[in-house]
Amino acid sequence: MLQDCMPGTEELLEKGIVTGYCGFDPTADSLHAGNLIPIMMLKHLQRAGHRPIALVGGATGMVGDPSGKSDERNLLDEATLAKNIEGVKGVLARFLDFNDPETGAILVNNYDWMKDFSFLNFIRDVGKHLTINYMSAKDSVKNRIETGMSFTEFSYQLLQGYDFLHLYRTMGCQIQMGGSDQWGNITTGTELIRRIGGGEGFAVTCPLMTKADGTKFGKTAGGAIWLDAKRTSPFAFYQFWLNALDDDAPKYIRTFTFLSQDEIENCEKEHNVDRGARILQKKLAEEITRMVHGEELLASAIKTSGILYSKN
Ligand code: 383
Repeated sequence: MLQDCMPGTEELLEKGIVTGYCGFDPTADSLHAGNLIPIMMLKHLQRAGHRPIALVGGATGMVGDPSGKSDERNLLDEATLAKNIEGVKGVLARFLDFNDPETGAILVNNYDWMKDFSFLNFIRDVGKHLTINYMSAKDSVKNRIETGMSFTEFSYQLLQGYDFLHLYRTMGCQIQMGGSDQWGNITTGTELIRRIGGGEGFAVTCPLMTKADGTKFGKTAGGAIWLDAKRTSPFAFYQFWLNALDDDAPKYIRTFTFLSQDEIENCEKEHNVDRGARILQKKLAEEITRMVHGEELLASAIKTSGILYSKN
């Protein structure tokens, strides 16, 4: 599941309990299948005895991350943002365990520390530490030199960078995780931690999920696959994974479940005896739907699928 990580990350994780975070912008009122990989990373971090922080970007969502985007985006209005923040928080809360005093997850919103930061103080206290040369070398900026980009989106990396510094200072957070599209923003944070905080932060990224047929992961003809049952029904969600290509299923089952290597390999052996039976896809769909929607909704998704698609 790892794409890149900074040297020293593994040693850090072996020394003791480490706090790590991943951020999600409230661009919609739910998260989608593409956000599931970093969610799995947060879960892995917690299962390994560390503390995960899930950040909802109430402030960054007001600006818009240019990473991986070829065009300037429209600003969301405040009512939409407020609704989206609640939706995203609700989805995130379902995935992590908040109870353990040492490794219990924490849910934060960067609007809480950005709302009182004045523009003048921000450009003096944060902006002064990085050059526009450094900021312009990021892919998210370089890719837009021809087409143009507003000062608003250009400053996005400073906001995300400052979040990392803030969490480092206030919660001892030393790792930021995200998809590989986030490498530039995350390293702006480690740079600020070094320059302003006089400390060390680490970046860990996971690959963006690909599909064997080259089409975009997490999308169907009907649109994105959402993690909220109000947007994508548990039945449609279950069917999405059941329809995974034979070439993709092994990768998905390793990324989106906590099954052991043995369990996966046994399942693959069975699957290869009669591929038509879709044993691997069934296992995959079952595990992910259980994790996202729970046992009861999984049972009804399986039942509905049986009624609709059985030969008799
Ligand atoms: C905001 C403030 C932070 C740290 C992160 C952020 C959000 C980040 C972003 N992430 C994407 C999003 O929200 O835009 N700038 O849609 C996606 N993530 C995760 C993962 C991913 C990324 O939520 O690669 C896919 O899901 O990092 O595109 O202090």
